[in-house]
Amino acid sequence: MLKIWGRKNSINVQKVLWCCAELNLAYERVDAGMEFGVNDTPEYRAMNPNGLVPTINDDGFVLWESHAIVRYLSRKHGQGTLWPEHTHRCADADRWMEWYSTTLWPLMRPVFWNLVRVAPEKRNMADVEENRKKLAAHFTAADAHLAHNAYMAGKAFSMGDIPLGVTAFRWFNLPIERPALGNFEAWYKRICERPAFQQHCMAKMT
Ligand SMILES: N[C@@H](CCC(=O)N[C@@H](CS)C(=O)NCC(=O)O)C(=O)O
Repeated sequence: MLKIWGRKNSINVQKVLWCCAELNLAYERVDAGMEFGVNDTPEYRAMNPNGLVPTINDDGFVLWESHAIVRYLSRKHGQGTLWPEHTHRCADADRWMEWYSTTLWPLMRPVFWNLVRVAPEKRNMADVEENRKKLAAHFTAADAHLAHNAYMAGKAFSMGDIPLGVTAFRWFNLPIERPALGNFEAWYKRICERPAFQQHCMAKMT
């Protein structure tokens, strides 16, 4: 059976759990990371030399990097759904996943980290504000894309919505100023209606 290592409040683990739920996959999950430890043991590092979560073992095949895992599971179990059949739609989905890694997360991380993980008196609010503004500009690009597309890869939900979905939850639930972006908000509302997203990605941020 598919085995997943990672704590439920990790944004990267949530992508994998959401993906599995969309695909109706059975799995065993082992708490790992932060207060749970495990990821600093030699056994874990033998699987994932970064010592980060998530890691999966799929019948002996070990894989880490959340997007590589989402792509792997989508390609294996979600042909025509999470893994779009058309080459262009599949590349679209892939492109928005990359966009999260290269553009969104480096900006969201300091906002999230300061507002959730750092004690109020130690927060770098200038850093929060600088990155919040940059994020708002990038979400404006997503909003323009969503004016003509119901989802990131076109008409249907796909793996391309997963990284943006978990980031959007943080964007819409952190106490920050947000510009009105109607298409992005409508897309997020559609994402919030998905039971798999509700189950794995909408818990209080800790
Ligand atoms: N690029 C990696 C990043 C993994 C990562 O940074 N994981 C964090 C949690 S979101 C982690 O393991 N932090 C250490 C810990 O939880 O102990 C991925 O997408 O899987």
